[in-house]
Amino acid sequence: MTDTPFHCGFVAIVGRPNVGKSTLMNHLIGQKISITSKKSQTTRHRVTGIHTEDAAQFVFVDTPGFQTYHKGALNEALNKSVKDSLGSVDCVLFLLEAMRFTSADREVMALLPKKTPVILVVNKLDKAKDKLALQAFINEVTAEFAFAGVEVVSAKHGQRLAELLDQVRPHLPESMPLYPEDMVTDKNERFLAAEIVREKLFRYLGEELPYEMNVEVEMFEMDGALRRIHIAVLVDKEHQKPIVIGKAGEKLKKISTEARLDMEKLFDGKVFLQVWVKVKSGWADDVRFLREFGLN
Ligand code: GDP
Ligand code: MG
Ligand code: K
Repeated sequence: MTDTPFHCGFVAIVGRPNVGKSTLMNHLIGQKISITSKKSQTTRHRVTGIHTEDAAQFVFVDTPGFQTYHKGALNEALNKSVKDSLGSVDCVLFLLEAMRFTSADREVMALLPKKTPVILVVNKLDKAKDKLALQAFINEVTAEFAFAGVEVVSAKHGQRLAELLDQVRPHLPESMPLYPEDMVTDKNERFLAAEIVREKLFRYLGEELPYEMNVEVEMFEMDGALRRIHIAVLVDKEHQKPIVIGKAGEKLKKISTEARLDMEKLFDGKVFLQVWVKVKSGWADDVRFLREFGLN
């Protein structure tokens, strides 16, 4: 009978856009929960990922301030929100891309807490071929901050993530698990369904993405093992609808098909998904929709 004490704590993953924060968390929790894309604004909400082992539970948080973070745009309020959230976790992972230490990275670095242990995570190891140069790079970065540890990983390829967890584990306080062990997120399926559609919109609309756009889950029902999900994409102006819908509905079809496949994987069950576009204040569109489906 061994009585290994259980450890549980909060881990923040920080870094400038595109260093691989979402990718890292997805891999650490072993499921696609947080949303990745080449656009940095994708992760709009604070997403929590949970990784539970025999004797430890890691609760990952995506620091709120970074979701609206743009290079050079850190203001007082944002700084405070970042500092507050970083001050309340047990361990911070500061992500960098191997061989890239930009002014945006330095801005984030300036917000790192002094009292909380910070581990330098050099990501995209697969892109760094020259090991000596990599060591020199690490030396350069570690000269600027007192890190509690350093780890080199590839979030995308899942390399050296066990080693990373080994470095984090000792910083988690002795505590009972805060979440059930089969839980990987504190977000419900409804929220995740909306996040997935949002991700596809970002991915497929790119620069065309309307500035004012919202995703609303209008229905989420279990029908036996089948999930019936209706999601409305709300745009501001009538002329923005065709942007989302595409020629002959092609874009919307692609978006909803991919979203459905992601949901089926994530929820581990069949999904019947309908996505449509509405103008926010447009009652006319609701009427048209009801007619299309023979409900009116
Ligand atoms: P975030 O903005 O920090 O959340 O970054 P993302 O997780 O969205 O990743 C940004 C981009 O970097 C995506 O295209 C990822 O596929 C890519 N990426 C993440 N980790 C790695 C890695 O280890 N190697 C390589 N080559 N690309 C990566
Ligand atoms: Mg992200
Ligand atoms: K991103």
